[in-house]
Amino acid sequence: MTDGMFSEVLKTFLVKYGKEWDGREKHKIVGKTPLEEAAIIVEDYGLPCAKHEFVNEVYSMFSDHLCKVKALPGANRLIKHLSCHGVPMALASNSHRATIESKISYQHGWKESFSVIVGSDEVRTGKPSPDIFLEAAKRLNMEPSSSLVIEDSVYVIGSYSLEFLFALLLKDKDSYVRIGVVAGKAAGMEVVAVPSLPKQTHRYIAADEVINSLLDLRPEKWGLPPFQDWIEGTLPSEPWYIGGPVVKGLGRGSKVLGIPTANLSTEGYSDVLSEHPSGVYFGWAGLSTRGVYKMVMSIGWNPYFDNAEKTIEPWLLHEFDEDFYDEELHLVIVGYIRPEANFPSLETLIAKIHEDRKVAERALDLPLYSKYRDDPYLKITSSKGQ
Ligand code: ADP
Ligand code: RBF
Ligand code: MG
Repeated sequence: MTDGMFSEVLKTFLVKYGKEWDGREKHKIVGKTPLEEAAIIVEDYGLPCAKHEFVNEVYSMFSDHLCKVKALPGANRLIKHLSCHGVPMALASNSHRATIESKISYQHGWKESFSVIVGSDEVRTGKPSPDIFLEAAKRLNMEPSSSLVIEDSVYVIGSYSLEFLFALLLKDKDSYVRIGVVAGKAAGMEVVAVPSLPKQTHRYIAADEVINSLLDLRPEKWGLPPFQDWIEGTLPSEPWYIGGPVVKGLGRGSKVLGIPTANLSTEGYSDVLSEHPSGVYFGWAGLSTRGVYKMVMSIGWNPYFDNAEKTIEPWLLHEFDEDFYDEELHLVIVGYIRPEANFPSLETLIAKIHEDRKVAERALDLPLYSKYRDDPYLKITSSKGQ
């Protein structure tokens, strides 16, 4: 369950009983079914209500928040793809069936895509027990061993025909994902994990594969039809916009390496950035006093350098005679290339970035992408993005 949202609901609820939520149960309730969670909280706070009352009240409050939940980046694309190819899918989660159903009712086209839904109220024990996954496979007439779980908030079971299983929420926390990985493996299934927090790959050794985001799923690896929307090494997206004055970077000497990156501040862009996973992107860059240029960029923590902060680092594909710190830079980002990666040496990192440059340069000549060169956002001279 999304931590923040659960706490918010719980706080409101506890106030009714004159109690204050202090977050102390958080670690205890992770991965429990709603009833198990309720029992813990009712007991810890000495609430004068039965645990099923607690469940009903909290969950009806919780459902008021469900419409605010956004799908994970790439979830809609994946569901549409599998559903178009007639791959049967199901949802299952540690929450109650009714909660799952109301949750997906806010996501356009999802309800029709899933032939099976399994809630924790329909099995004996929730994750990390494998029951939910086994029940889902059974209802789809699937062998667990030929099933794939995508463990994020999105779980997939099945191989040629598969099903989706969702975690408590469409976006959720790492501990929850890990518990799902354990459950999926215990069910004898293949598991792809999508950690929701950065730098967590090492915590998913039980998974068969760890990917940075759903954009990086390669269905063909799992016997499923491949995506067909990649174009010359790029994945087109609706354009998105960020801008601001060029700031000082971490002084890693990128320029010396021949790859200067005109860093932008991440401040004020948390919404846009949460909709787009870290990774390598490309598009067009407008500099207020100079012009519009092709651009390839990384967004994230630069695994090779293991930055503490997320950075936005556009490399403008043009030779400039001088620096342009503090100048207003606007970006129209039109597509995705790859996740950020670690490299065995600086040389291999640099070689990969040059490869990215070539991919971006070529792609930006395609009409699909070149049309955004004229986007008015690139010519605006005022501060801050859209
Ligand atoms: P920093 O760590 O401060 O970002 P870099 O070594 O990445 O330093 O150099 C980035 C600076 O170089 C940019 O802020 C910009 O002023 C300048 N620069 C020159 N040419 C380019 C280019 N083609 N793309 C991006 N920045 C460039
Ligand atoms: N850093 C990484 O650690 N891993 C990457 O995969 C990576 N990819 C990049 C791709 C592009 C197109 C650009 C411009 C930068 C990338 N970087 C990556 C960031 C790079 O480490 C950073 O710009 C350094 O400051 C270069 O010295
Ligand atoms: Mg830089």
